[in-house]
Amino acid sequence: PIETALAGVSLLKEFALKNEAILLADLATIVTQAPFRHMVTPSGFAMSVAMTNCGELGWVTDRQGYRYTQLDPLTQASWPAMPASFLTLSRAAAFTAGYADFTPDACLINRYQTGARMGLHQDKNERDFTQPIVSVSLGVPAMFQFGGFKRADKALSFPLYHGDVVVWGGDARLRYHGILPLKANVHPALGKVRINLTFRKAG
Ligand code: MD3
Ligand code: FE
Repeated sequence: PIETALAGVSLLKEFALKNEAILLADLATIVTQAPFRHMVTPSGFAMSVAMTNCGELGWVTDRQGYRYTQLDPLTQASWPAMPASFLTLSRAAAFTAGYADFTPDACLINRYQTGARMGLHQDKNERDFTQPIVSVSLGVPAMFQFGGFKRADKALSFPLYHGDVVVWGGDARLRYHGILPLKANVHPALGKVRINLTFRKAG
């Protein structure tokens, strides 16, 4: 039942819109320092989603595996610092969902172009699964898939729109999830892409 599947999920519609302008400006600065790139999975396939990070730690994948790093492997520089606008937004969302002291040390930034997708997976590279993940959707809408605790479990799908913030904690934290192939679309502020920010306490 849906009420069971959604335990631990707090959907905050349009929560990111109030400070949208500064958020998008800070995002633009980050990607000049740490550009989007298509990382390679351990099995050797380039991901259709392009990624970068900000914060003390950044999530990466290559032939060696999935992990968090302090340095951007593309430049060997530290990941760009997490801007105050990002930190404040993620902390406010977590607070609203009942997490009084969420302090993310990592923000993974995903860019979906038309057709890009993310297969069902669990987020398990973080140290403490009692810490929530906060996601911020920007740009064109996408269909999110939310499954169970095994990959083969039936998933439900729902759309995520520009400005939606979701806090994934408790029982939701280790559920399989993914994004269906992005449909061709245009958003007035971002053009043809969807950007997703995921805030994590990784270390
Ligand atoms: C549920 N990103 O970066 S955000 C990811 O839209 C990721 O780019 C998707 O899955 C995206 O790992 C989905 C929503 C999300 C993020 C993390 C979760 C949902 C989650 C972790 C646990 C459970
Ligand atoms: Fe994920």
